[in-house]
Amino acid sequence: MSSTPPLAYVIAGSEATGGAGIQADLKTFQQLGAYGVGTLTCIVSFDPKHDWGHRFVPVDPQVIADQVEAATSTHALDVVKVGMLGTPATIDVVARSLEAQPWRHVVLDPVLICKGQEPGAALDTDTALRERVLPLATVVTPNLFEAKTLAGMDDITTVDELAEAARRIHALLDTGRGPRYVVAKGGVELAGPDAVDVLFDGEEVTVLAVPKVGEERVSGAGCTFAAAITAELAKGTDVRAAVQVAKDMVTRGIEARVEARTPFDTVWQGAYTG
Ligand code: PXL
Repeated sequence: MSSTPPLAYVIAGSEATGGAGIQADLKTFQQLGAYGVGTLTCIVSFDPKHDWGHRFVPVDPQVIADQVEAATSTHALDVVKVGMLGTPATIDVVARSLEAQPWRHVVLDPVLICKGQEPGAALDTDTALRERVLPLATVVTPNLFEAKTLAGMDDITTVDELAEAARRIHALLDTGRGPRYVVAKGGVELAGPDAVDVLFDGEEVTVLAVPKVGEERVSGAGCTFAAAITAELAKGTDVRAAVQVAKDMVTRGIEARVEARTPFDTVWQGAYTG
């Protein structure tokens, strides 16, 4: 007997320790009951001999295009998460691949800088992401740094400023094609007792707040958050409820975080059981 589970697709990088990247995305999909399909954009290997710096290798653009062709020819995919892309050439091929078919949802985790890259390359990447992929997104999930960069704000220190950043980023999305959503994540970096995220749907601001689980950053939180939204959207959940599931899953995954020798512990997706 065959079955038809919800299908969740991710285009993202490998982070070799298993904490972040496509490894975290696929674990998240599985935990939420979606069948994961993945396309690799780059390979990141932290360097334990050099302060866990990022060693970054992009996947050849043609190989990315081949992977997207294989995935989209095999399955009727209509919900995709886009994670780390890393170079303007990668962004170009991913944008062209996304434009080749309609999507019900494109969830963009706008990963801007990889520490292994030259600042100049990061600026190119920032511009390309903003121009080529952001207009295709239906949901975008910037962290505090990404929200500042995309919104062109010097600093974000309050929930009101986080909401203002979400509004400004919303104005960058292609609003001609239906409702678009921005989830700006305050995380541990926004001062205060709570981990606050702000959802803006073009009309209304919704604030999601839970008490912070410690003050340390945990690796994989952003990846897991956007992947959980993607899995829920694949299952037919609406955006608001999908964001709430993502928040709950990340909170639980941080409470049950996996101890690691890297500077950050990592999220344990398996701790979330709904
Ligand atoms: O957490 C951001 C991220 C996403 N994707 C890959 C990464 C990282 C951070 O290291 O390596 C592949």
